[in-house]
Amino acid sequence: MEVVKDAGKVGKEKHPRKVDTWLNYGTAGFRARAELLDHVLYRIGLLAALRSKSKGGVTIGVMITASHNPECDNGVKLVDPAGEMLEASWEKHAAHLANVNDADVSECLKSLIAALAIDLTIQPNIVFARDTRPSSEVLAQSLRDGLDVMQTHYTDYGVLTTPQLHYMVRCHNTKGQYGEATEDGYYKKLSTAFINLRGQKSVSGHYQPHICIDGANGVGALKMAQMMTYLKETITVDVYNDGKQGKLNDQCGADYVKIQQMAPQGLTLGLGMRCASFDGDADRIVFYYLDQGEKFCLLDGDKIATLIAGYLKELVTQSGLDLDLGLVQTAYANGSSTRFINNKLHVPVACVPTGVKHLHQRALQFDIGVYFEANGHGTVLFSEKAEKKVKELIIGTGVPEDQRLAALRLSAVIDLINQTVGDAVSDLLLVETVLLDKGWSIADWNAAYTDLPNRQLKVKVKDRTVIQTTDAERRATAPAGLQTEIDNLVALYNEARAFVRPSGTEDIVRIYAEADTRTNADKLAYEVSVQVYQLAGGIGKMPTPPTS
Ligand code: G16
Repeated sequence: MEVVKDAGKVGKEKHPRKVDTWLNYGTAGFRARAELLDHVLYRIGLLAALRSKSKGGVTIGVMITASHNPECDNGVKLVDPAGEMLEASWEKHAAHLANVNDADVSECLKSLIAALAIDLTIQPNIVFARDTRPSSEVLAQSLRDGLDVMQTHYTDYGVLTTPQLHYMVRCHNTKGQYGEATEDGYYKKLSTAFINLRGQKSVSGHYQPHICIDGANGVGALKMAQMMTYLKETITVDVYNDGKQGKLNDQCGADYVKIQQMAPQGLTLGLGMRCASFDGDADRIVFYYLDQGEKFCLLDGDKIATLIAGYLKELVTQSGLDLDLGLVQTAYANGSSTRFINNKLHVPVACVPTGVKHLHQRALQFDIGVYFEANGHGTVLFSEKAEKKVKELIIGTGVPEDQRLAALRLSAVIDLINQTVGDAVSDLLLVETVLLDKGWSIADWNAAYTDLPNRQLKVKVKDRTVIQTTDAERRATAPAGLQTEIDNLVALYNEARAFVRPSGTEDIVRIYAEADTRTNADKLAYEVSVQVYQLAGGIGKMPTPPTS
């Protein structure tokens, strides 16, 4: 217990808690202005060590990033042994430890150790990385201090994308079976699968092997440039917003493009260009182009999910394997996408609350689970059973050639997709694969279905926890009367839907609305935001109607 005593002492002396604000372990860990996070990082170092010990010393990951948030914010999250998000039951331990007074840190650790019967003699193992935010290196030192106090064995990977760190965790815990736990290993695994999938296939139809990437002035731009050196002559990529000039996520990046429904600054979109935006830590991607009428067209997470699910369904059918394929979405999924999945793809679809952690858990219930949030965060999970059946088919005797070929392609997709979490680089390469196979331009891809016009707005309220929701966040249960007002407004429009929810990464309430026309979607979103402002304690300026 000596280390636990030291943990409290060092914390008080070197990383005291200087704020009264309660910080929650939200949608993807702690997120706040960087200057509020020093003590949190230190304490997360302590907690990560305990998490590893509680799991018998397996490797746990820590990622320092605030992903899509502005550059002045930062954040931290823990990554569990298979590279997935932290188990939900530990989120409250993290929140408790992050918020107790300095004098109570040792006590808090002791009760956790006792409650979970953690064996302190076990050597903890941690890997961590950070994004490119100016505050990230200083926060990494606070984390190291926490890890050192707990006598942790750790690997500091320096600057990585979030999905690369998730990948490293899984590699460490599978003794290299998932891949080599180095950046080189990551690039090799993905690029080898990508090159295999392209095989001898020549470029045909409307597909062009060239894409422009908006790197959100973040780590994704750096890592995409590195990946390019492994991709040989397969595709060419121009990277914009590579961080040399602009600020992280400032008027660029996947979140900006998705919410504003316009091209990012720093990338002049012209006819015939196929573009994609990463977010600040490269765990999301959205695509876009200008149609012949020069209208901006966005292909978000829903379009990516339907493209990939349709492709995998074809491969599974060709292989003759008996595997159930399912798709997971959230309330933000465009109504048209859900209809397309049900009526055209004939793939079962589930709806869960926002947050990759929820989508991931649900996707695990399928043999092949495709999950994407509309914001472009998603991946595909292959169950052990699916991977085994694919392997058996490849080496089986008397297997018809077309079935074996389909199994070989499935096997390469398994290697190409980062199964630990959404990964902009890996998702990009899978989309390129499908488009090449089909000979599709981005417009061909977009033609599958037409999104209902939609609008997202934000409202600032005194305390966003007054908003409570049910039915995968599609209905508000508090404050009283809000849902009735939303229902009344929705009833005034055609093909309309709207919901509100408190963000888990920013101090705001999010509003989503869709309807038959752009004007109606904008009006509905605005009218709902006024109700939120009035009934949920809005602060600052009253919401104003969207301008575009
Ligand atoms: C994180 C989560 C996503 C979530 C997003 C927004 O993304 O990983 O699952 O959709 O936050 O969450 P909220 O609406 O609760 O603010 P990222 O890219 O910021 O890590």
